[in-house]
Order: sequence, then C-alpha cells, then structure tokens
Amino acid sequence: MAKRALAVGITTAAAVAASVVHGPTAASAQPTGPKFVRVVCDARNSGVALTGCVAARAVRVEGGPASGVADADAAYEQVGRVMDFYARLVPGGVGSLIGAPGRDGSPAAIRITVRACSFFQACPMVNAFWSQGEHAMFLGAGFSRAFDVIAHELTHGVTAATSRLVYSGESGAINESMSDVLAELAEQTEFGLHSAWVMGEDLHVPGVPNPIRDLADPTRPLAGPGTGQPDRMGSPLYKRAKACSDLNDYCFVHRNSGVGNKTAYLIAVGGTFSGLRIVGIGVAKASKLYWSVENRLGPRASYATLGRTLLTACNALRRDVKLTQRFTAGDCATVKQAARATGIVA
Ligand SMILES: [Ca+2]
Ligand SMILES: [Zn+2]
Repeated sequence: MAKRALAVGITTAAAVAASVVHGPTAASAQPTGPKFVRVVCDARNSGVALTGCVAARAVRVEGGPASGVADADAAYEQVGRVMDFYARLVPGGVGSLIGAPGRDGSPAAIRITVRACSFFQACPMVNAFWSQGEHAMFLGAGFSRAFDVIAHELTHGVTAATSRLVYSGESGAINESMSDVLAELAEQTEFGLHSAWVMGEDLHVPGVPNPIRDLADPTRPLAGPGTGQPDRMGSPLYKRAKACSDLNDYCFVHRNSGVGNKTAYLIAVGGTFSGLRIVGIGVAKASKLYWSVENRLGPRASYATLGRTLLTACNALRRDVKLTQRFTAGDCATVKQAARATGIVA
C-alpha cells in the first residue's frame, strides 16, 4: 500500500471511488456574499473516519482566528490562494462548483482535514487526496506545506464537476495531468516562477520524492529506477495494461500523465522538442487555455481528444475580444506545435 502511494504520488483509490460513486455537485445559486467558506479539521494522525468535517468540529473556519496547528493554518491559507487563482479564470470562482452546498443560499463549504489518515494507509498518511463525495480534501501530515499539492487535489474537485474525466486509462492520465498542470499554473500565477515546473518541491515528508513529478522533463525517474514518465506518445515509458484497477494505478494514470504535462509545459514555456521549436505563450494565457479545455473535454477523452480540444479552445479564445491579453494566431500555432511535438496531434 505504502509502496503504491510513493510510486504514484498524490492521490489514492479512496478519492477515486468517492468521485465515481457520487459524481459532481450541481452549482448552487449564490447571488451575494462570499462564494465559499473554508472549514479545516485536524485528525491529529489518529486515523479517524474520513467524514464529518463540519464547522462544529473544525479547528479553523472562514474568517475565524488561526488554530495554532501549523498544518491547519497552512492549509487554510493555501486553499484560499488556490480559490483566488480560479476566481481569476471564472467569475465567482469554483466554490459553488466543488464545495458542499450550503443551506438557504449560504456559501458552499470547502472541507479540509489535515493530518488525516485513511483506512487504506497507515498513520501518518503519506499522501493527499480529494473526495468529491465529501466535497473535501484530506492531507497527510506535512502535506499542507505544498501549495501545488493542495492545488492538485482541489483541481480533482474541479475536474469532477466539469470534464468529469474518468479516472482510468488515458482519460485518467489526462485527469491527473489537468491536476498537475492547473496546480503548477496556479502556483506560478500566485507566487511567481520559483517552482520550475515540478510538483511537490515544498514537500519534506520522509518517503516522498522531492519533487514528485517534473512537468518540464517527465522522464526523470524521481521515485527510483524505472519510474520516469513518458513525455510523448510512442515513448517506451508509456505503460499499458489490459485491465485497469487500483492494483495498477488504474492503468498507470500517474505515469502516463507525463504526456499531458510535457504538452502543457511546451505550450506555456516553449523549447525545442521532437525537432520542433516552440515559443511559449506564458502562464497567463496557458491558464485561460487549460480552463477552457477543462470545460470542453468529456469523460472519455483520449490524448488525441486533448490535442484537438487544445486547438479548438485556442481558436475560440482568439475570437474572445474581451480578454485583456488577446490570443493571437501565433499563440495557436504554438499550441499546435507543442501538441505535435508530444504526438497528441498528427
Ligand atoms: Ca511546483
Ligand atoms: Zn491526483
């Protein structure tokens, strides 16, 4: 169990089961006031059931005083910054999309349990995951420090309420990639370019690779020999299996996400890859592009679908005259070159 967690990075089967069973929440109408409230609970590494993080049991609630629990206060701040990022992309943000619906039009709750342990892993839990069924994030001890990990988990909530990418096979790899890509775009938007396109660089938890994944060069074997990710279709690192289950990480979703990650890196930053020279469109435009893609993809998308959708989304953004940074033909040429370089567009 622990081995799987280390090999695959930041999510668990529990999160998947919850999102598949319960599905996304319909957005609730919230005409005024804040669109979400944060509710932070502390499981103190005690292995409590992963339910019931409500205000009465919380160590910190929206607008309330700091808890004094470092993990709880860090998570509160980090989730706020992730929500800020999404509020830049979509009017009103994503609180009503991913949060537990409040009563009588009160704001949706984003529930975060820190120092959490699950039935699937020992305490302290060396992982983090999102449960769409609970509208809640669960962070093992120390995981609150990593903004990109928190943004990754919260983006699973966004994905479950938008594209609903099935967490298995190629659509599962794209689901994972959307979490990495939007997390990294969020981190660079909120904190600048310090993080160099890697996931989990602020994690200092024994047994967890630092970083966990590299979007600029997914092929780096960060968790030990043989753990590199494919950076293009046709890579020998792309892993396939006949049947997908939790035993093979749902057909290697954390492995094959490398193709999507590399594509996004080339789109945003650029570089020379597969003999093609690509001029990046930057973090701001890439964020708009991936938000649009997240809303255009369907549950069974393949990498070929992602390639087509990136082009469609870019061309639609070109026609959007309200954008402060207009998309150009050159931007969409970049998107196409990047997608060709990783082989998701012919
Ligand atoms: Ca990062
Ligand atoms: Zn994930």
